[in-house]
Amino acid sequence: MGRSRGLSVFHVLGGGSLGLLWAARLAEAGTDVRLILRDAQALQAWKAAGSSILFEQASKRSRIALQAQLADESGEPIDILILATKAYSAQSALHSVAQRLQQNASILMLQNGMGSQQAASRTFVQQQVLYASVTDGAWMPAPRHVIWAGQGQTQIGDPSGADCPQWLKHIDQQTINWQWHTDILAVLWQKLAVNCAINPYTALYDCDNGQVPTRAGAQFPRLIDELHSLLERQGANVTRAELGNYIDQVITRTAVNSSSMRQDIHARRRTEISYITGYACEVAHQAGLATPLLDQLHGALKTHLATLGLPPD
Ligand code: KPL
Repeated sequence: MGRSRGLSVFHVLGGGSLGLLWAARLAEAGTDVRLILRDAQALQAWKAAGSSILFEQASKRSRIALQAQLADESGEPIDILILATKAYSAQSALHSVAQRLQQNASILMLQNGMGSQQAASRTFVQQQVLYASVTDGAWMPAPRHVIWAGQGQTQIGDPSGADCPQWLKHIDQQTINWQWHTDILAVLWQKLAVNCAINPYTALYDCDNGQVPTRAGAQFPRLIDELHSLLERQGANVTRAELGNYIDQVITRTAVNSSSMRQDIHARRRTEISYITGYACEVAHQAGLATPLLDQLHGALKTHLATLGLPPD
């Protein structure tokens, strides 16, 4: 990167709840942050509203000044990019800033599911592409207003096995609760299994996470068997019992929450199905692994989305 830490500027691409959550926490900790917005209209609205956001966490509310800009603004190279878009927008978002990305820049991918991260690694070979698994809960009741509803963890790693970059070591864990992981793919696979077990049922039955085991009924343990076989095939070192317990824990911890997929459906947004059950089914087929329940669930979900008039992928 060729800059001293003091001069590092963080660019956050994606003005949704996760992007604002990262930008707010970094800015509050005194880091130099720029938010990259999708179009001139969004930037104009940002400036008209005073170039700041309202950040709420527990009983604390603060107004945080944040400089925003457009992707195509020339002149400012990007050394550290936090990509906080939906999985299906990741590739086009990266292309929108490709000219500005320095060689050896770091790109931190915060996407749900899997597939978008690998696509970024294939395309941006000059940069260090880091993958992250995020468990924070955040939502936006209004534009430029983010609520940090559930404090989680961010596990970060480099799938190529490279070391943790210096800039990341300077982010205080009080600011962002992050941990470096040497096997980030195993972490992402485990998160994917959780998402495959929970999100489809919450979407199909329009229910909270806590109702999933009851709604899924007898097929639930068999689905977890299939997910475990898939994880084993991918080299993720987790036993069937550990995976089952982990899924149960997430269901208990998030019992009254709406999954991200259900929230997308309620907001009539495209879901990340292709990066969740779609990705899991595709990898299973490529590996010659039979996953009949997962295939059935993915098919039912596609039909359900089409019936609702939403994109089935
Ligand atoms: O990550 C999630 C999601 O909603 O996508 C879970 C773990 C299911 C929590 O809601």
